[in-house]
Amino acid sequence: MRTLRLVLGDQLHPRLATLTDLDPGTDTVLMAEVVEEATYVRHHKQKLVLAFAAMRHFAAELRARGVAVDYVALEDAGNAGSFTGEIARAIARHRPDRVVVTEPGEWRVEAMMRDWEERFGVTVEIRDDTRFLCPRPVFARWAEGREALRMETFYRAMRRRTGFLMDGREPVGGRWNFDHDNRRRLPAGQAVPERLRFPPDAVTREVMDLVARRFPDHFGDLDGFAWPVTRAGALRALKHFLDDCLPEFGDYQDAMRAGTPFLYHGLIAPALNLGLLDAEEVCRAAEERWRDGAAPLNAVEGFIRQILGWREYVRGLYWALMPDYPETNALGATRDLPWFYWSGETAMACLAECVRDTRIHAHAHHIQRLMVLGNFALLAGLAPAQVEEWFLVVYADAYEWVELPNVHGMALWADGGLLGSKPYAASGAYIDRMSDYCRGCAYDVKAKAGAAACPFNYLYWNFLIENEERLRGNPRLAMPYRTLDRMAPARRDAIVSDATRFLDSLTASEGHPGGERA
Ligand code: DLZ
Ligand code: SF4
Repeated sequence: MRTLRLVLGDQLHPRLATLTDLDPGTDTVLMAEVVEEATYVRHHKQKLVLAFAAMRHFAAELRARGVAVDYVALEDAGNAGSFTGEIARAIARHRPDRVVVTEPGEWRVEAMMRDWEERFGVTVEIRDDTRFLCPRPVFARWAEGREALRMETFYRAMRRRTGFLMDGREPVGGRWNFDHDNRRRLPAGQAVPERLRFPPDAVTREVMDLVARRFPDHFGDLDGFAWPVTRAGALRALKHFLDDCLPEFGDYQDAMRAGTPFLYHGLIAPALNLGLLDAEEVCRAAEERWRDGAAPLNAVEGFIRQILGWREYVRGLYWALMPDYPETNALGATRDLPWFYWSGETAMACLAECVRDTRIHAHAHHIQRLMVLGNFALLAGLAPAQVEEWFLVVYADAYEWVELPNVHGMALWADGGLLGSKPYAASGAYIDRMSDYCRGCAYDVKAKAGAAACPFNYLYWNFLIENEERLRGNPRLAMPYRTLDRMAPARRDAIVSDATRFLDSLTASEGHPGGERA
């Protein structure tokens, strides 16, 4: 049977379900660089380079294995500019008996695929994505009939299902979660490991020229591009993380330091989400380090929880809740995204630093994203759709399946508590405790009121005041509401007037090329 096998830009794994039964004698692999995928949101320039360069390297590897690859480059004559357009052209060229694909990472793309069979009159087989550890139907069964879909319950079920860090039915070390050991501040002067980066080769440099020429007004720096774009590179990145960073990863996973964006973090999410690595091998490799005595359990458990727990959980939720999920706005947040999310031009040092890291590397770590950039968006009541688009644009690892639940649910609580039992709101004290940002800031983190006070301080209380009706009944917020109740009316008034003055002074990002859906 002549089969056309479509491999998408984030499906670059040698054992992808699309390729398992490939017959080199009759089959063709189709890969296509299409402008629609580059611009449905205006991705960071490095994210575009990563996708196109990794696709080109993957195609070369398949060809070296004797596979016929029909590769459509962005500027090839006749490029139709969309997956559907390119499938139509490829069907006309190859006249296949069937088309085989693996389920995509985004609902938008699956909706396209579901249309192809009828539209083109050819069998279209959409296969399960076996790179994930929890198949979509397994998640659906787990979620069925449950009132709360909590990550911790899911994670324990996944530990039992896969056997990672298990001792029979019980977790190794007698506990499921070592999180409270994982919140240390990075001591001043502590040296952090030199990180392995991957300078572009000739193929990647050609893609960098293409992106600079075709997408000049997309957000982000291009010059420092240094992400691995092959499986071999990604495996080296993984080994470097395991050797040099994993032992300290747990202790300092929530810490932030100015000028040091990578710390002990994995930096493997871009490769993992493209398919250059898979979740199982990454978890297995980390577990081995613990079994060999090379890394402590708090670090290894924390790392495995991110992948086996959180990553699989958000993917499961995404597919269970789409397409309605992004429509909710539980806190009625409507403020426009401020301009500084693109420019970094703000006197708030923490935000300026996180935007800067994001612009230079298409990367920021989870606490920078959640507790600085996301926390500000929550407290300032920024419109969820605008914040979600920003996160999808700017991070090299961001695809909607992972970005949307993390931002809509976790950071903004726009789903009203499906993901998180309470909004992740924090004042400046949290940022001060976990970073050295406040030392270089124009604002005073200890001051509670007035023009010199850290805006997170009054925005935090203002958020609780503004959303009182919705949040007061939440048992996890009982303590801050008791504090609020004890506040003198004059103090409450000062909070609201500081917050109003500050929020009114923000410049909206309307009109910025990165700020609007293309
Ligand atoms: C992110 C991306 C980009 C920028 N370009 C392409 C492309 O030209 N061709 C392609 O096959 N995939 C690309 N991707 C990845 C897709 O956007 C991704 O497969 C879908 O969003 C589904 O997750
Ligand atoms: Fe951020 Fe406030 Fe600290 Fe400045 S003082 S860095 S705004 S937390």
